[in-house]
Amino acid sequence: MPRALITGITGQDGLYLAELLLSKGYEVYGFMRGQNNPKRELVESTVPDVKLLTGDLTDLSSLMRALEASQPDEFYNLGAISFVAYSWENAHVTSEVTGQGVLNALESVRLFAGKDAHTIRFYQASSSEMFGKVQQVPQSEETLLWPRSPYGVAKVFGHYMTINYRESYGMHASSGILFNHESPRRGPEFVTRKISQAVARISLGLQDSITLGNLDARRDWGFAGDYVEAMWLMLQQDEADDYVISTNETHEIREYLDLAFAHVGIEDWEPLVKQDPRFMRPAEVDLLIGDSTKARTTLGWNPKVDFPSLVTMMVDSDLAEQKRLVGLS
Ligand code: NDP
Ligand code: GDR
Repeated sequence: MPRALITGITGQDGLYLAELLLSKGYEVYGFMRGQNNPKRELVESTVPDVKLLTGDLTDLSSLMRALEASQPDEFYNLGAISFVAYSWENAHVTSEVTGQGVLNALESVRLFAGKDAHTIRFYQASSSEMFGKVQQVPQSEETLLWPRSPYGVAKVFGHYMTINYRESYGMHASSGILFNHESPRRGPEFVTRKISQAVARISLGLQDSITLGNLDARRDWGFAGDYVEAMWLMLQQDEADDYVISTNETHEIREYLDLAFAHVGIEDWEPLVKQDPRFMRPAEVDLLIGDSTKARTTLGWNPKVDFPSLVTMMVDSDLAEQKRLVGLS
């Protein structure tokens, strides 16, 4: 039975990846912060077969202990401070977790396994946010990186550190440059979930309006369930490499609003959406659109859920949750 260790197990991708690996017969270990993590219950109820280990990406010794306990064949490093807006307010801790945390994860594998470090296949969760002020449209593995946030800068550090460990120590370390991917498990601070939750509440008369920031930004949005499959495929290759994972389509936030409101029968949503500079960013990433040709041809990966289906999936899930919360179902 293959064994996998996942950091970021309490997050959106951690849960989907754990489900995928369990369905493939893996023994799965989840690395989680703190004895009292409020998300422990969620993980235990969603993926009860995952064995939980506690630690922190900023603590090398806790990663070493997790490796000792799990003896993994595959190590997926998904843990990060992942909210871009927060990274300006807390740049230092973001660089420690999202940046140096990757170094700790790589170093823990090298120290733990020594000359056999290549036998633990390593996945790093890199991000389209590294393209920032885009230098090329669409963005591929060859596109120059120009991060526009402390989060993006930290991800660039982790990305190159992963490549460096591959080249210096022969580690099987791959980096997935994933574009935005969403789901009903997306944190409510991210724009897609913030909208799906608000649309559900507005349609049920529980909320009057929603306040957003920049509506002109464009993103290449996919479904998280599809994207974790690409992570797994990367670690099944003989050679480690870097891959862009994206739908190759870009949509404005306004299009997401159009589809989400239309799904609950509201066509004229403009009066329901307010804008507040509080949700604007000091620097914006305006146009993300990925070119995932390499992943499609080499890995045989293809996204299955398209943009309209993603939006309706999220709104339907929030409608069900809100109805449950107010006792309507
Ligand atoms: P989430 O924000 O949902 O999850 C982040 C996870 O990291 C949580 O489990 C969190 O744990 C954990 N974490 C935070 N700080 C630490 C720490 N100091 N030590 C250990 N774990 C920590 O992110 P996603 O699931 O959406 O994303 C997974 C990864 O992929 C992240 O690295 C993200 O940056 C990256 N990524 C995501 C994309 C997306 O669109 N979703 C696109 C590209 C990259 P806790 O619950 O304790 O806070
Ligand atoms: P992003 O996702 O920054 O792309 O990072 P987010 O959903 O936070 O923002 C997307 C775009 O929407 C605009 N926006 C708002 N965003 C939020 N959160 N709240 C608002 O009210 C709002 N109004 C407009 C933003 O300005 C931005 O342009 C996500 C994270 O998962 C990262 O970890 C990951 O690396 C990248 O995706 C790829």
